[in-house]
Amino acid sequence: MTNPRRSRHRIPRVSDELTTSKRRKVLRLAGLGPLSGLLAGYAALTVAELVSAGVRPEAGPVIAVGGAAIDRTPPSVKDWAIRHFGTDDKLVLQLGILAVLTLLAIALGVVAARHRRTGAAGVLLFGLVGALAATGRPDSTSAADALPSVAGAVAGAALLHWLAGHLPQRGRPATARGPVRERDATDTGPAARTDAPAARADAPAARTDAPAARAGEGARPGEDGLRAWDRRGFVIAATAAAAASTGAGALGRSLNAAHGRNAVASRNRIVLPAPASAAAPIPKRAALRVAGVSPFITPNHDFYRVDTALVVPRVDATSWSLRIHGRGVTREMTLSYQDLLRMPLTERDITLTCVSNEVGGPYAGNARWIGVRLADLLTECGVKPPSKGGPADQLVARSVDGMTIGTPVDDVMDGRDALLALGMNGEPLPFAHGFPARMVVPGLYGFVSACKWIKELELTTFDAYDPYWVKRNWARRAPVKTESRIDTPKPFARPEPGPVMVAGVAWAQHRGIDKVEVRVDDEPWREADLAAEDTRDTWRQWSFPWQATPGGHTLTVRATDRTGRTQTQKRTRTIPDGASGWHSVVVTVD
Ligand SMILES: Nc1nc2c(c(=O)[nH]1)N[C@H]1C(S)=C(S)[C@@H](COP(=O)(O)O)O[C@H]1N2
Ligand SMILES: [Mo]
Repeated sequence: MTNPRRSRHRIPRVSDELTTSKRRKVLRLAGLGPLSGLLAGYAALTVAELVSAGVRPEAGPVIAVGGAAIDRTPPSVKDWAIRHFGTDDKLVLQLGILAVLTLLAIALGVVAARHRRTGAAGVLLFGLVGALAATGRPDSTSAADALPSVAGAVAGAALLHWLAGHLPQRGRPATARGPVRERDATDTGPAARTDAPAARADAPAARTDAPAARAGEGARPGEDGLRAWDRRGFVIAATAAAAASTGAGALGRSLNAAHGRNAVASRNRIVLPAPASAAAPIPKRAALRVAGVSPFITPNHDFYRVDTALVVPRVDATSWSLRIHGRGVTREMTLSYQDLLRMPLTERDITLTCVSNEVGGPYAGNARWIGVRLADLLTECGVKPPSKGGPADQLVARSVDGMTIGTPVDDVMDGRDALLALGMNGEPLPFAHGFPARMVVPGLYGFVSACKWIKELELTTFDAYDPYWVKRNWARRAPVKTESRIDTPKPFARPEPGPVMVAGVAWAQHRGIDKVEVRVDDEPWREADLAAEDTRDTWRQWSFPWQATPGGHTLTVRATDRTGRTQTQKRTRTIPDGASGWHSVVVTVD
C-alpha cells in the first residue's frame, strides 16, 4: 500500500505498513501534547502551593490573581455575582480561574508538542502574571510574594520542556533527518508542517511495535537528539511527574494548614472577660414564636458573610497588633490583643447589614457583640470629633488583607455604641467574621463601618482619602436605610385557605422601628404586630395574621422608623448607598 502524501513530500521512509491499528495508536498519541501541558500546569500550581507555605498562603498565584480579579470587578458584575452565587461567588471565581488555567495548560501543551521552547516560555509568561498579581496585592509587603508564582512557573516550564522533548510522536524518523536540533524558529515552513503528520504517523507505529522499543533500548532520538520515549516511557515519566506534583501540593497544603493552626490555637486559648457594661437582657417578647421567621439572634454559623477575601485570613492573636494614628492623634497607640482584653469591655446587640443586600435579601444579621468602645479608644489617643473642632472627619480602618473602610468620626464618637468588637455571640470572633478584631457601628452599612481583621486605624479626612469601595463608586457615607422583609410565607408558597401567619423582620438601626404594615394585594395597609424592641440598634420581628382566601395574592410590607419616616416605595439599586423599595411576596392559596 502506498501513501500519496508520503511520496509528495518525499519522506524517505515511506510507511507501507500503516495499518488501521497503527492509525489508532497515532490517535492515542495525539493526546500526549495536551496531557504534557496539563501535567506542567499541575506541577506549576502545586510547586507554587508548596513555596507559598514559605512565604504566605495568599501569595499563591490562584489566590493572587483571584484577588486582583475581585478588585477589578465592576460593581455591577460584583452585584450580579452576589445575587446569583451569594457567598459562593468566591468558589465560582476560583473554579473559573482553574478552568481557564486548564484550557491554557492544554493549549500550551499543544504548542509545546511542536515548539517546546515556545510552550515553556508560555508557562513562564503566566508565572509572570501570577507574580505581578501577587506583588501588586494591597496586603503584599515584600517582593517575596512573587516567589510562589516564579517557582511554580519554572517548575512547570521545565517539566513541559522535558516532556515535550521526549514525546513519542514528535521525533522525526531518525533515518529521515537524524538527530536534529531544536527547530522552533526554523522548522515552520508549510512543507515541514504538512509532512509532519505523516512522518509522525509512522514513527510511533515503528517504535511501539518494535520489540526493541521496550526499556528505552530502542527509543530513537527526537529533536535535540533527545531519546524519544515509547508510550510506556511517557506513561512512566508522566506518572512520576504527577506523583511528585501531588506530593509537593500535599506538603504545601499541610504546611499552610500548620500556619493556620497557630492562629486557631491562639483563638482557642482566649477567654473573653465579663463585660464592664453588659447588654440588657433581650426582652422575652423580642422573639416571636412563628415558624419561618429569622431568629432574633443570628447564630454565628448562619451569619451572612460578605468580603473580598478569597482565603479567610487566619490571624495569630499573639503576634497581632492594632495601630492608631493620623491627624489629630496626640498619643499614637499600638495595642496587642492582651492590651484590649485588659480594657473595660462593652457588650451590645447590633444588627449588621450589607449595602449589597437587595430588597428582601439575606445580607442582614443580628448578633451580641463584645469589645472596646471605639470612642473611648479614640479619646485616649487625643482624638476630637470634627463637631468639637477635631481635624479628622474620616476614620479609615485597614485590615490584614488590605481592605480599607472609611467611617465618619462624628458617627463613631456621637455616643452610639460603635465597637472594636472582639467577640460575637459569646465566643471570640469567628475567623470568617474578623478575628481577632473588627469594627461594628450601629446604623451604618458594613462597607463603611465594619472592617474585619483590622490592624490599623488612621484618622484622616474624606477629602484626603478614598477607601476601597469609594474608589469603586460606592458612597462615602451610607447610613442604613429603613427596610423590612417578609420571611414567611416564602415566595411562591402554596398555603391553604384560612389563617396564615405572615412574619418577618424590619430594621432601621440606630433610629428604631416604630411600625410595620402589611398590604394584601391592593387592599388598604394594615398594621402588623411588632415584637418587643431589644434596642434601636437591632432589628425587630413582626407578624401579621392573615385570613388567606383562594387564589393568587401579593403580600407587601413596609416599615416606619422612629423619625416617623416610612420606608420609601422607590426602588433603587444597591449601588451607591443601598437598595430601597418595598418587599413583596407572591403566593397561591389553594
Ligand atoms: N477586611 C474586610 N472587612 C470587611 C469587608 C471586606 O471585604 N474585607 N466587607 C465589609 C462588608 S461590605 C460587610 S457588609 C461586612 C460583613 O461582615 P460579615 O461578613 O461578618 O457579615 O464586613 C465588612 N468588612
Ligand atoms: Mo457590605
